[in-house]
Amino acid sequence: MPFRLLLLTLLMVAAAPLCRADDGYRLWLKYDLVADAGQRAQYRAAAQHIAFEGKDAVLQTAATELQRGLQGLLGQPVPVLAKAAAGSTKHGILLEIAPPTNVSGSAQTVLESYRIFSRGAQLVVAGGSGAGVIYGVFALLRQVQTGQPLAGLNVSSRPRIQYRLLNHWDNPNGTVERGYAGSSIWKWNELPQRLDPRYTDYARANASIGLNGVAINNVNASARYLTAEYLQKVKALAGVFRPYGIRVYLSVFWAAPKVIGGLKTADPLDPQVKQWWAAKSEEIYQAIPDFGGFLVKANSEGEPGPQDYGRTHADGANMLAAALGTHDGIVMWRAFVYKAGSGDRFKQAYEDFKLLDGQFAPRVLVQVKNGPIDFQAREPFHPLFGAMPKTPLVLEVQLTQEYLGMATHWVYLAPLFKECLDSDTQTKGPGSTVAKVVDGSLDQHRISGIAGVANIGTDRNWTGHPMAQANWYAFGRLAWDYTLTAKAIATEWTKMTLTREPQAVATIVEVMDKSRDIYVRYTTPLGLHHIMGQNIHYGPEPWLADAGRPDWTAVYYHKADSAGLGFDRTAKGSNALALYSPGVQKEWGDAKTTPLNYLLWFHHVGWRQPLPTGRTLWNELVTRYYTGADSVAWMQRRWATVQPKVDAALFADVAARLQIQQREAVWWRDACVLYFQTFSKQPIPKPFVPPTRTLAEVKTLVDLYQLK
Ligand code: BDP
Repeated sequence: MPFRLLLLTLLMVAAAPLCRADDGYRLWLKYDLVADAGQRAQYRAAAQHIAFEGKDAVLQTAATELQRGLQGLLGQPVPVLAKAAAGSTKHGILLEIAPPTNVSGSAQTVLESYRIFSRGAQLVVAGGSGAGVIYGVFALLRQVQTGQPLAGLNVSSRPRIQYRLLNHWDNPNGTVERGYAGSSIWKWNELPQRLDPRYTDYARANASIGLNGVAINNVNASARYLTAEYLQKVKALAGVFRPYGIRVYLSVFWAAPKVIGGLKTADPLDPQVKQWWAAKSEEIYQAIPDFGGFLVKANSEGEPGPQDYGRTHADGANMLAAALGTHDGIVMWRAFVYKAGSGDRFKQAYEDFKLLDGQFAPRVLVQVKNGPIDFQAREPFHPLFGAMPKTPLVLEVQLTQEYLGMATHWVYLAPLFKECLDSDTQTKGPGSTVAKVVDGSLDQHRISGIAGVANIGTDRNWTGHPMAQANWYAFGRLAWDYTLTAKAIATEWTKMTLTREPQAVATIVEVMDKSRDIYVRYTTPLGLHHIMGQNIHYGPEPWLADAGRPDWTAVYYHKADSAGLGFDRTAKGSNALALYSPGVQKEWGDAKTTPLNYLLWFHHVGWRQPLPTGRTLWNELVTRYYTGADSVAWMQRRWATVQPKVDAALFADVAARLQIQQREAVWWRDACVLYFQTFSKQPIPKPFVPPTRTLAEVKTLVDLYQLK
C-alpha cells in the first residue's frame, strides 16, 4: 500500500469511534448503513431509483426524504427521476397521488391514507394526497430501518384520528412551561429572517410519525403572538412545515382584544369583540392560508375567559369558530378548568362542560386531559369521555414528564396513553372505549383530534432524557393508529434508534414496557395521586398541607388519617363516581371490585383492610414502595447488559440518569412510607428494612430541590 494511502487509512480508522458517537440529534431517522450485506443487496436491487411526476410540494418532499433515507441505509446513490424517464421495467420506487376509492373515513383521513404495493418491477407508494405519500414513504423507510423485506409488500393504512397535534407550551421569551429539555426551539428574535435548520428537522420527525399539526405556543398564552410582527414570524414557521403536511395552530389569550386591540371588553357577545376576532382571523389567513385554528385555555388557573362576562365556554368557542369565517380552521377549547373552593376538583370540568353538550358550533372540539385531575402517573379516564356525545372531544396527553420525573426518570408513556384509550366508558354499552369517543366513531362525528404536550427543547437530543424520544415517537404512532401495542411501538423505535441486535432490543423493550408501572409503584401506588413536590412537581411532598389553594396541597388528595388512606368519591363521599356510566360506577363503587390501581382514587380504605393480594392496605402500600424502588435497580442491571450493543455516549448518559432515578426512587419510598406511617402506626413489614433516615431528614430534601 502506498504510504499516503496507508496514512489515510490509519487516520480513518482512528476517526471511526468519533464518527460513531451519537448525540441523539437524528432521533429515529438515523439512516445508518444496513449492516447485513445480504439484506442490503436486496434493498439495493429493489430501490434503484425514485420516480414521480407533478409539482405537489409535499410529494416533492416525500421524494427527497425517501432519497435521503435510502442513500444512507443502502450506501449508494438513489436518483430521483421524472416518471416518464424512469420507465416501468427497471426496479424502482414510484410515488404517486391516487386518492383511493375503497377507503372509508373522513375526507381528510382518506387524503392522508397510503398504499404500498408492487406493480410490475415497481414498488408503488400511492397516497390520497402528497401528505398520504409522505406517510407512505416514512412507512417504507421504517420497513428498511427495522429490517423487514420489501418484496411482496402490500400494506394500506389511514389515520384513525384526523387532527394529530403537538401542543408546545413555549413562551415568547424562549422558556418552556414544564419543559425539561432546554429552551424553546423557536427563536423568535431571529424569525422571520433566519430559519434555524432545526425547524426542518423537527417537521421531518413529526411527519415521519404521522403528526399533521403544531400549536406552537403555551396555552397560558401571550397576546403577542397575534400582533402583526409575530404573525410574520409564525408565517415563516408555517412555510417550513407546509411541505411536510403540517399546519400551524395558535394558542390565544382570551383578553387579546383588550390587550392588543384597544377594546374595553373581551365579552364574546360584544359586536366589537366579534369584529376584532373576525378581522384578526382574516389577517392570519392572509399570511397563512392553511392556518389550522385556535387552541384556548380560558377561565382556568387565572386565565381570562368568557365567564368573566357571565358567558359560557360555548359562547366563547362559538364566537371564535364564527371568526374563522369560511376558512378551513377549527377551535380546540380546553376543558381543564377547576375553581378554588368549589368541591371535589375531580368533578369540576364535568360540571362546567357536560351541560354545554350540544351547544358547540360544528367546528369546535373540546380538548380533555386523559384524567380528571392533571397528568398524574396514573388516573382513571376523564368522566367527560362518553358524557358529551354531541361534541367532538380531543384527547390531551402529556409527553413532557411534568409529574413523571421530568428528564431524569426513564418512563415510557405508551402504556399510559393506551390505558386511557382502551378504557371502556360503557356509555353506549360494552366497548365504548375512550379511543372510540376520540376518533369520533362512537357518536359519528365528522371531525376528531388528539394532542400531546411536547417534550421538546433545545437540548441536542431534543428531549433531555434520550429514552424520552420514544414518548414523542409513540404519541405520533398511536395518534395515527391507537390499536398498535405499546410493545410493538417500543420495538420499532428501539430498532430505528438504538440497536438492531435482537437480545438488546428485547431487553430494552422489556424495560420500557415495565417502566411506567415501576414509576407508579415507587411514587403513587394503589391510586394515590397529587402528592408530589409543590410548584415544580418533582419529588415527594405528601405532607404538603398549605398551598395557594386547598386543591394544590397533597393532603386534599390522600386524606390520610388514623383510620386509613384515600379519597372517598363514592356516594358517601364526594360522589364523583356518579359522573361515570352505571357499569363503571358499579365496578369502581365497591372497594372490593375496584382495580387496585385505582383503589385510593375512589375509596378511603382502612390500614388493616385485607386486599386481594392477601396483604393489608398498609403492607401492600409498603410492599409497592419497596419493590418499586428495587425495580429501578433491576432497570439498571438490565441496561448494563446492553452496553456493547448501543452507542457508548448514549449508554453512559442513560446509565447516569438511572443512578439519579434509583436515588430518587428511594427518596420517594422513604418519604412516603415514613409519612404515612405516622397515621398507620404500623411497622415496616418484613423482609423490608426500615429507612435509615428520619422523616424530618427526608423532608429537608424537598427544600433542597425547590431551592427554598
Ligand atoms: C398543569 C401545569 C400548568 C399548565 C396546566 C394546563 O402544571 O403549568 O398550565 O396544567 O394544562 O399541569 O393548563
